[in-house]
Amino acid sequence: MKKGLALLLCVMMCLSTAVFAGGVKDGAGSVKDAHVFMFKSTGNTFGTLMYQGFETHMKNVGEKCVEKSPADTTVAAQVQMIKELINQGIKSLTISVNGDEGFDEVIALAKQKGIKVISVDSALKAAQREGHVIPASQQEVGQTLIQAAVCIKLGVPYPKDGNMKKAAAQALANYNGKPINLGILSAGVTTTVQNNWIAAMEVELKDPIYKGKVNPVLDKKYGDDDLPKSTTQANAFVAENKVDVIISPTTVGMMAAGEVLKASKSPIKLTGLGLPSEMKAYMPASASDDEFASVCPYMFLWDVIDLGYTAAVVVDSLCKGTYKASVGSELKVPAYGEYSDRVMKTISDPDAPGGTLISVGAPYSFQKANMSVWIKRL
Ligand code: RAM
Repeated sequence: MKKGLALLLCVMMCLSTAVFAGGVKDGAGSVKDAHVFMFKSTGNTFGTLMYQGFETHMKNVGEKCVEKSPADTTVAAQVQMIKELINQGIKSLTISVNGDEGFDEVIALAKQKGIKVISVDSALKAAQREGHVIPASQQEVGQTLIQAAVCIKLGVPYPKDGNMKKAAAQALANYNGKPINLGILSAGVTTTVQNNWIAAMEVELKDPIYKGKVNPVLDKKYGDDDLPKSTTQANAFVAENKVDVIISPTTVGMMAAGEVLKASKSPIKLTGLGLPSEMKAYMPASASDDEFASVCPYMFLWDVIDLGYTAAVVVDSLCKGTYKASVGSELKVPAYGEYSDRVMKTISDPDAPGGTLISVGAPYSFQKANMSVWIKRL
C-alpha cells in the first residue's frame, strides 16, 4: 500500500516537472513568474493555435508560460481572471480583449506590480498596453473582405494575380442588377479587432466603384464568438433573406454560417476569416472543383500560430529590455518553422492614436487551389 502511494507521488512529481519544463495548462500549478496568454474565451481553435506559437517561443527561451482564458467572451470575465493572476505574481500578460472598456483599474494594478501588458489580435486601449501585435493591416483586411464578397456575389473566381480590388471594380462596372446587400456575422458588439475591420469595410464601401451597386449599409449581427449564438444569428440571416453574402470576420462565425447555409441550402454565400480545417466542409477541396458549388468559394486568414509566436517574442523582449515598442523600434524575431530570422518595424496604430503596433504580414487567401495544403496546417 505504502509502496503504491510512493509510486503515485513519484508519478505526480514527474508529471508536474514535465509540465513545468514548458507551458503549463490551466490548473496545473503555480503561475508565479509565468508569461500569461489570455484569449477572449476557451474553446476557440484560433486561440488554441495562437497559444501553440506563444508556447513555442517561451519554451525556446526557457521561460514559463500558461494559457488562462475565461469560459465566456466578456470583459468582466477577463478582468476577474486578471485580478487573480496579478495576485499570483505573473510576469507578463498578453491578451486578446472582448472589448476595450472596463480594463482601466486592473491594468493600472498590473503595471503597479511591474507586469508587462501587451495585446494581440483584439486591442487594449493605447494607454493600457505596452505593445500590440496584429497579423496584417486592419484596413487591408476590411477592404479585401468587401471586395471578395462582391466578387463572390457576381460569380468572379479568386483572381490569379490576387488583385481583388481590380476584379471587384471590373465586375461591378458590368453589373446593372439590384443593389447587392452584405451581412456581417461578427463576434461581440464591443470586440475591438472585429469593429476595426468592420469600420474599414464601411470606408471601402464609400469608394465610387460601389455607388448604386452595393448597399453601403451593412446588416450586422453578433454571435459573441459562441457557436450556438452564432448559429442562431446565421439562421436569422437565412430567415430574413435580405442579404446576398455574409461576411464573417471571426472563425467561430464562419463555422456557424457555413453549417447553417449548407444545411438550409440557402442561396446566400459566405466569405470572411476562417480556419481551413474548420471550413473544409463548406469550401472547394481541389483546383478542379467549381468553387461556386460551395457555400464559401474563398476566404482569408493568416498564420495564426506565427501570430502567437510573434506576440511571445514581443512580450519576452519587452521584459528583457531588448525591445521598446516605440515607433521605429525594431523587433528581432528568431527563425521559426518556414520563416527565417525576421526584423519587424514598430509603426503607429492608425486605429488607436498614441498607440504603436507590430503588423506581422499580409492576409492569405484560401481557395480551391491551396485548401488541401492549408487544412493540414491551420
Ligand atoms: C476569431 C476571433 C479572433 C479573430 C479571428 C479571425 O476566432 O474572434 O478575434 O481574429 O477569429
